Amino acid sequence: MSKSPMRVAVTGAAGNIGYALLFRIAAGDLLGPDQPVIIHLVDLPVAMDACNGVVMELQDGAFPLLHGTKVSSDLDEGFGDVDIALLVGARPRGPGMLRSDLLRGNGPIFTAQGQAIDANANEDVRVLVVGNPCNTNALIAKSHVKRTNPLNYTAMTRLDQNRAMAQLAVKSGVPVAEIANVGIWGNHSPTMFPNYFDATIGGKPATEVIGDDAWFASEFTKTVQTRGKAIINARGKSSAASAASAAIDHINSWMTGNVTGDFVSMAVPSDGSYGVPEGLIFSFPCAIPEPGKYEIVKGIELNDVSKAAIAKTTEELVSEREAVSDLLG
Ligand code: NAX
Repeated sequence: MSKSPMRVAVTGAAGNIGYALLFRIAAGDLLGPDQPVIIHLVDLPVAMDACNGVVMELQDGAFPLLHGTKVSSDLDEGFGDVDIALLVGARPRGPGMLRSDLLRGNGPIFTAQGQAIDANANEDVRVLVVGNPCNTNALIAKSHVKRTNPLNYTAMTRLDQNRAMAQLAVKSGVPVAEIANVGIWGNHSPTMFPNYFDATIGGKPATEVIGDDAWFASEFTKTVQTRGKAIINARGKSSAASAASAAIDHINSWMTGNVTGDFVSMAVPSDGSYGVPEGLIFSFPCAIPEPGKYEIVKGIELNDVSKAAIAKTTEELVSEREAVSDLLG
């Protein structure tokens, strides 16, 4: 018997990432090749025509798994009965804008969206925040939750993990499938820590295979931390298809248990592991013990370099939380 459709909301559906994301969801990449979907395209009133145009294209894709679409700028309607909410829409960072301006500008969006999801989505809805600053935006949304599960409010660092895996593959001249155990720790910002000490290449420690400690400490770390900016400089636009692909990976791993590499990086509510303050939305290496569930991987040994890097990104997230304290429910 065929499965009943799952509802997936995408905010910022008329934007760049939205455009790269929607067709992959319709093709079955998000929830699997036998899972029908109904996609809710949510955006601002001004973007409704554009969303309707994308719906025409989705129809013209004749995707067998696409059982329907809904276009809305009303959050209650947009999040009605959804199983998955991908919160992509946010104000972009303009010239001269500080991270703190972005926090204050985008924070209220996630108050309203957290409340609307909590009131209208399915009780076990899974939420992924992509719109930046994504960790703290997810924290704001989660803080307004009364009915849905706060542990299901997550933010995206899978793009950072994918970027780190790609750098290791290029450096060592092997396909990316040989790379495992690259965990991103902390904030999706230049303070993130791509932990290469546990990474493996073809099952062997990456540090041994590459044999160049200085490269890891400087070039590798910096490339991963600042890749988003490098793409803007080269392309004149921010990452879109790779960001959409990482969002697909995040939800696909979580919901189907499909994990490449031994663990996956997800920014999730901290349970106090590794000394990270409880409740902060912090990227940890996670395992998927069964479809629909994630667990923070415990028992990873941290050396002094890792501990210092994790302390720095924790400090940034704590100060972001302080900056939006009035927006927290
Ligand atoms: P675009 O500017 O192309 O699109 C944004 C869309 O969001 C627009 O259609 C806009 O109308 C809509 N929007 C704005 N406010 C909204 C609201 N309150 N409710 C619903 N829709 C709203 O940006 P795009 O390139 O798609 O990037 C979207 C977000 O992803 C940005 O915040 C960006 O910083 C963030 N990113 C996050 C990444 C991550 O790894 N976490 C990486 C890629 C990307 O930079």
